[in-house]
Amino acid sequence: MKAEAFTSCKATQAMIEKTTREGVTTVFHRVQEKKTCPFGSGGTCCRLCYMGPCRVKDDGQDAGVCGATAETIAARNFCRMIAAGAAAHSDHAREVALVLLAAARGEAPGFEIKDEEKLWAVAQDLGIDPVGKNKNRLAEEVALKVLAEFGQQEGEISFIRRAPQKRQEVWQKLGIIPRGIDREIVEMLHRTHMGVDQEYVHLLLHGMRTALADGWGGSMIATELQDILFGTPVPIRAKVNLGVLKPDHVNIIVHGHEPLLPELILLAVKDEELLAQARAVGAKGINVAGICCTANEILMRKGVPVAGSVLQQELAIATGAVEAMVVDVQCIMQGLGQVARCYHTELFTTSSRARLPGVTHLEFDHHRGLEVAKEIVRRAIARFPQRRKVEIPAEEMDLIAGFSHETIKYILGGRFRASYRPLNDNIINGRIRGVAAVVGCSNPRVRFGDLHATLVRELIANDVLVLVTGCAAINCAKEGLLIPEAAEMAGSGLREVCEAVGMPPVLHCGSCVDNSRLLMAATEIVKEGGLGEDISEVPLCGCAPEWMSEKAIAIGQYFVASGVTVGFGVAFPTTGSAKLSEFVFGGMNEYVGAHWFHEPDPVAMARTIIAHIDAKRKALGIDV
Ligand code: SF4
Ligand code: MSK
Repeated sequence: MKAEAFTSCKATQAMIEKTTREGVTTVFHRVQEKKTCPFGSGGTCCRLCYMGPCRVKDDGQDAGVCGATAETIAARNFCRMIAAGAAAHSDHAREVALVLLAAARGEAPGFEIKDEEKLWAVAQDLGIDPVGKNKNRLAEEVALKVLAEFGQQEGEISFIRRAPQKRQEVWQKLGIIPRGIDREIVEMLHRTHMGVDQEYVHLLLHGMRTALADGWGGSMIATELQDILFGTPVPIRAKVNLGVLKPDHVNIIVHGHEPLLPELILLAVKDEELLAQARAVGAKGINVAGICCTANEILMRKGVPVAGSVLQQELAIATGAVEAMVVDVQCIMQGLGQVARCYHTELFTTSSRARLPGVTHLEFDHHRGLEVAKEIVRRAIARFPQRRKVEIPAEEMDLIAGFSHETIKYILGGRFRASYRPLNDNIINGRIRGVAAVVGCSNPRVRFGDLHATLVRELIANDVLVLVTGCAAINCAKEGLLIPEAAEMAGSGLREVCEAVGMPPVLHCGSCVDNSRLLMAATEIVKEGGLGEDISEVPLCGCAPEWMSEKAIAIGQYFVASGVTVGFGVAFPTTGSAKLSEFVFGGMNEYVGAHWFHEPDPVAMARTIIAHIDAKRKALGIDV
């Protein structure tokens, strides 16, 4: 298959061609060999016990050996995806909370409390009185409180109270307010064990509770504590795509999700002794670039360049210009190890939870994090003289990132009367038709990055303000959609607003855990007034056109449970069961005022989103 068949990204095409020439296998090669199974893809392959595995047809007759029907099997699989996604985000949050605790106690050199304003706000939302406490004592209390919420058995997780009152009442009525983060995830795994919960609506209701424990729990904790430790993002200009790698510098790529060690690597590369060592081997300096959500985290706060999104991880190494790649958790392909062995790159796993066969493991221990960071930089420098054939694509693009929900408030309302009112006014007067969140991964089974870009161009041309996170944000940035000049591609109303404020029509709101910022933005829109009393009434829609991970399903489900209708592209893991699909694509609406939809075509997805936004406008009486 020709490289152009996979994507229109020239940098990606060039590296697919290079790896093909050099006999190196990547995700783009492997996907051609692996055909999908319709039972697995549609959700009706069950391997929960060894009376099976059972592949079940949705014909009203077929069932697994235990009698489980297609809808039960698909619902259990779907709920397990939610549980795994929620676990990933929440375990990330736990790690950040432990580092915050150690930093507050002076036990984590290199880490400190950077955003005291956020610390106060978070403390108050957790029911902690900040008055009279110094920042370290307050941070210690905050860390202990959130750590307790993982194992809490009764009551409600604290951030749930941030949601609009009407939304909380919906959850109360359904009995789906999370009690504790770990509790809901464990119960989800229990309920989906062979022979436990076998009624699909009942399963999905707990699926929603588990997803809410992620969105308003784990993910929100990760975002808030990272802001406390590293600062709340504000708009910042940077560069994106493989062209950010420098031919005359030692290049270090940080990849994964947790910004903890990468923040220390950024400190280490400023060390004069290490810079001198780099010069001694013939490099002009040390360049750090990111991949995936680690990239988004350090981009948003430090303007660190982004080398690429998830499908470019192996290709970055194939440039022959990467001395070290440092990975932690989530979205790290095992294929990286094999690709690294074909070049001079040293690949480091750094989390106690994740190793790759044959790969150097240098564990990040926050008590001696800076030492670990320096060791990685030192070893990267030592690899520089081993470079062979270097080919760095020329493509790079400017972008602006850093749109936390607090920043959106300041930008639209001004520092001294920060408010979502101007956004609401512009939605009411129709300049902005509505808001769409375009999030999630990329998937080599569809044209990489092109679905994101096509969809987003269509949305902004129709005056829909777009908020992006995760790999979707990186892909849109590569297409020049995250600079103020992109307003030229917007409809006249949205363009007017963007030009007045000087902002792009597509706002980069962060990493995957930062989808929690979008929940807060939706909440602020409701609280500002004029657009209904609940998130489900706002002209707002979410989507993940190129999704692939279990985390994406967890995110999608917490948006739906919070009242935001969500569309997914590629394939959808309930389509093997008509009953379950009817429920997730429609019936869920009766419970939470929102539902899922599946649409693989990006233009058709844009039309569905716009129609959804228009219907919400009509219901509000603002269809002018
Ligand atoms: Fe088959 Fe039932 Fe076992 Fe699933 S739980 S593998 S459907 S027998
Ligand atoms: S990194 S979860 S591929 S967005 Fe968050 Fe990208 Fe999806 Fe991983």
